Amino acid sequence: MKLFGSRNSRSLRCVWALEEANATYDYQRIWMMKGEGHKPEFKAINPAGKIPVLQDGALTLTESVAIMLYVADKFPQAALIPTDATARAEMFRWIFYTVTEVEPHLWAIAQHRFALPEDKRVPALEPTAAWQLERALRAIEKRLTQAPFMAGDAFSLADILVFHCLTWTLSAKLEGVGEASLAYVERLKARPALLRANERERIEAERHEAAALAASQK
Ligand SMILES: N[C@@H](CCC(=O)N[C@@H](CS)C(=O)NCC(=O)O)C(=O)O
Repeated sequence: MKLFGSRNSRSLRCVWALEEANATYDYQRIWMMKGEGHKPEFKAINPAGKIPVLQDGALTLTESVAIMLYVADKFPQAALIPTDATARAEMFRWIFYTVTEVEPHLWAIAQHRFALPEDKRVPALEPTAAWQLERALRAIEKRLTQAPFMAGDAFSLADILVFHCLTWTLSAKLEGVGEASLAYVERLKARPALLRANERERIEAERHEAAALAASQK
């Protein structure tokens, strides 16, 4: 298995799932800021030029949530998807909620701050997106006052996604992360699989940058 990703991106979700599963995988860092997402070699893998991408045998899979679900299916012993029907329904509910009601506002803000070409950015959109984000995060805060994890009593894929969007909100200096959500972020930060995932992405980024520097000095 091989994951294409980059530090500080949605690929963390997939690396974290792989680490929860104790999977063995190769990792290729795609340096998005240097335009590597649009190089022909990478576009042959994902024509959209986006990360994350997972390759496993004949399968080339895009979409971070689809990759997380695939990893969870492939490594059932990691118990990333609850078997109990209620907990499983809650997990899917919060996955869909987060990708449809929370992430679009974060992505809109990121795109209009820096990700879009300058002539396509509309900074005036940010206050509306920030207001919508704050409203959407209230449901997550409420859930976390009722249960320790999004699916209920146990950690699941929904927590990887929700944690990622909460920390994205915090690092973008946006409002809306309530007290229960902050305590949850602190609790999940200590998970060994997340620590390993962050370390893997950090090491791969450093290795890649050192190799690029060495190649430019030849
Ligand atoms: N819905 C996709 C979004 C993928 C995505 O937009 N990835 C960003 C990095 S987090 C990217 O590759 N952006 C480059 C671009 O938009 O050109 C997913 O969840 O995997």
